[in-house]
This record gives sequence, C-alpha cells and structure tokens, in this order.
Amino acid sequence: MVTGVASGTETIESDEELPGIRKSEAAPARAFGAVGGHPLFIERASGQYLFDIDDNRYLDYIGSWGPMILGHAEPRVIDAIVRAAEKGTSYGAPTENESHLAELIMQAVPSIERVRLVNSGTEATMSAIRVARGATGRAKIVKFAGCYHGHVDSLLVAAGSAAATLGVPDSPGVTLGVSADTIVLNYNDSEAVALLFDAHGHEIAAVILEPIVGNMGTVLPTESFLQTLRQETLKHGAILIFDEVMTGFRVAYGGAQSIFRIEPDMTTLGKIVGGGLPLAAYGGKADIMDQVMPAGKIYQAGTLAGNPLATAAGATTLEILRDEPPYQQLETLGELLGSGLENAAAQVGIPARMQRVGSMMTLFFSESWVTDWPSADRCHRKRFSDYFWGLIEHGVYMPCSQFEALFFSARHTREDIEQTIAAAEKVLASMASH
Ligand code: KE4
Repeated sequence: MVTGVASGTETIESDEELPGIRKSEAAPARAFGAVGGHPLFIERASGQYLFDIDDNRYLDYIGSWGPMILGHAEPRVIDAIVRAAEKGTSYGAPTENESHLAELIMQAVPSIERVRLVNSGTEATMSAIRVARGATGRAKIVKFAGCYHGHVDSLLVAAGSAAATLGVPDSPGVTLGVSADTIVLNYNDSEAVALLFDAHGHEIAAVILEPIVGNMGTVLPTESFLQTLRQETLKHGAILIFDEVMTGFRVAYGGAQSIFRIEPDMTTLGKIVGGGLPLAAYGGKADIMDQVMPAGKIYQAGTLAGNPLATAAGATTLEILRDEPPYQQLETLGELLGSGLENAAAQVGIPARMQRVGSMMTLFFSESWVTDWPSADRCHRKRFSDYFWGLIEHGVYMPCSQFEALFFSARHTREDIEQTIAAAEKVLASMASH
C-alpha cells in the first residue's frame, strides 16, 4: 500500500513482509525481537561478564555488538576516559588526541589516507555515501541484501522481486525517492555485479559492502567476489566502500582488507575504534577525501565528532591492540569455540554450520553453508531461539538473533570457552530430545 504524503513524496507503509527483510529481526537487535520474550536489563559489566539488574552473571558473547574486544571496563581505557573528563567533556574544537587517533587509524589501515571522525557507524556510512556521490557526480549506490550499514535512509532498502532491482524501502518513513537510487544485489553474486556494471556502470557512484558480513550472521566473501568488485569499480570509475564498522580492528588490526589484501577507495569504521564510547570514522584516498569541507565542497560536520572522551577511549584501545595484539589468542580460542559449538549440534543430529573469522562467528541452524541473504533466510529461526534461551539459562549471553555475529574478548579464558561448549551440549541435547 502506498500513501501519498503532503510533500508529494511517496512512502511505503509496509505492513507485509517485503522480500529479504527481517521484520522481527530487523527491530533494534537488543529488543530481543528475533527470539521473543523480554530483553535482559544489564546493570554493570566487567571483563568477559555482564551482570543483570538481578545480579545474575552472564558470559558475554556480544561485547556491545563488537566494541568490547578488550573486555568490559578495561582499567586503562576507563582511566583514560576519567582523565579526559576531568579536563572537560567537549570543546567543539580540534584536539591533539583527535589527531593522534586519526594517525593510529591511518597507520593501521594504509588505504585510509585521510580520515574524519563521527559519532556512529550510521553517520560514517551516511557520510561516505554522500562523499562518493559528490566526488563522482553520480547518484546510484549498490549494496547487498543482508548487509546492514546503519539506519541510513538510502541504505535501509532490500532487494525487490528480481535480483538487481531498484531498492524497495525497508522501513516506513523511507521514501521511494530516497531508495530509488539504491540497487540491491545478492552477496557473493559476482556475475550480477559484472552484468550490472556493464549496463549501468557509468551511473554508479559507489558500491558499499561488509567485506566480511556480520549482519546476516557471519558470511565470508568468495575471493572472486571481492576481486570482481575491485575490478568493476576501477573500470567504471565507481568508489568501492568497505564498511568495516564491525570487522575493523576485530578480525585483524588492519581489518578485513588486511586479510584479503584488497584495497578499497573508502572505509568506514566504528565500534572498536571508539573503545566503547560513541565514535566512528570514515576515510580513504586523499583525492576523494580532500573534497570534503573545509578542504573541499562536500558538507559534513558534527557537534561531538572527535570529542575528547571518545578519542581518549578509542586511542587507548587501539594502542593496546597495536602493542599487545590479542589476535592469535582470539584465533586459538575462536577455533576451540567454533568447532565445539558445531560438534555439539552434530552430536545430537541438529543440522548446523559454524562460520567464523577469529573471534567473530555464527552458528547457523542450516543444512547448508550460508553465502548470501537467501541462504541465510532459510535458517531454522525457532531452533536458534531455543538455543539462545537455553544458553541464557546457563548464564551464557549470545546475540539475540540468528542474523548477528557473536564476539568474544581478550578477557575470555579457555575455561570460559569450555564452559560455554558444555552448556551448548546440554541445551542442544535437550532440544534434540523434544
Ligand atoms: P551504529 O550506527 O550502530 O554505530 O553502526 C551501524 C553499523 C554500520 N555498519 C555495520 C557493518 C554495522 O554492523 C553497524 C551496526 N551493527 C549493529 C549490530 N549488527 C548494531 C546493533 C544495534 O543496532 O543495536
């Protein structure tokens, strides 16, 4: 049903499931919409643990949806925040620590030659899209079903009936006018990318993707997919944007691009880069970013962008990750956890697939591997919900949706992982017997 609005724009009051849209899961993840029931209210957190308002302790496997790679209340991060707060919380002016954090980011991610700090991943992707359109003078943006880039109107769209169609709004309030310039393909569909660029390459400002997807659960790109994207965008003068809000500093200190050795034109960062405070970033090649005000004409600004508290938390976090890299430990424990959870399902005959990169992973309740949204959408949601609630009963707090990634921190121990696997074995055995 389409209702006209005074301004003449059209909006879709989508009261029916639109293809490829996770209505229940799409609600803000923390509302537990995907698993039913009421969310837990958390009182405090420390290290690898969350404590709810009834003082129940949980092993935390969301880490605030990614930021808390060092564990909660890391003393050096808290100390940096407190020391910064004692000097005031926001000046609305440049600070040396803002420049220091920018330097840390550019040293970690060499494809970022210029960087701007913003307050959220949404703001980072929204700004990157505007810069890409301003720099190319083109309107079309390509995204992939199942990838989430924050609640940016032009990116809150899902594939229509065909594969490469103009975006269909994924939320009331997103107008057809806004989504009309967004083209949605299936992730890992290299052929569709090539066909689209052959037909519309000259209209495309940018392609944005999660280089390792977390937002349909953990889905890895095929090698040819990233190579095709890089080749086609270079050939047609489109900007390749890696949304590394989740993968940046998570899967490696240099992010997913350092693993795949594919250099995007722009990168967005968030979560870990703010050390648990509201801070995100976007950046990329100098010839693109120099077009952003005040150096150029493309507008972007923000009252609290680069504020002293968030830059203190972010810079301290990145310095610890740089100087005491936890990635080998995260890989070792990640392998233990991933194989343990997958084996726990296999032992009781429940079809499941573990997909993982380091300390970011998803146990899909699926008979087959998940490579794109259509295959993710075939997962057994009810089984996931039973698994989630069963683990809550055992003091293990997993992400509350099949279409999210779990994360663990440098504070999680081998004993924590073994305890989690033991709990999963009990929960899955109970599920199999019902
Ligand atoms: P924020 O605006 O939430 O800081 O970042 C948006 C965003 C952008 N890009 C990627 C790849 C992201 O994963 C996100 C946010 N991630 C979700 C969890 N998958 C945030 C959880 C939430 O919205 O509550």
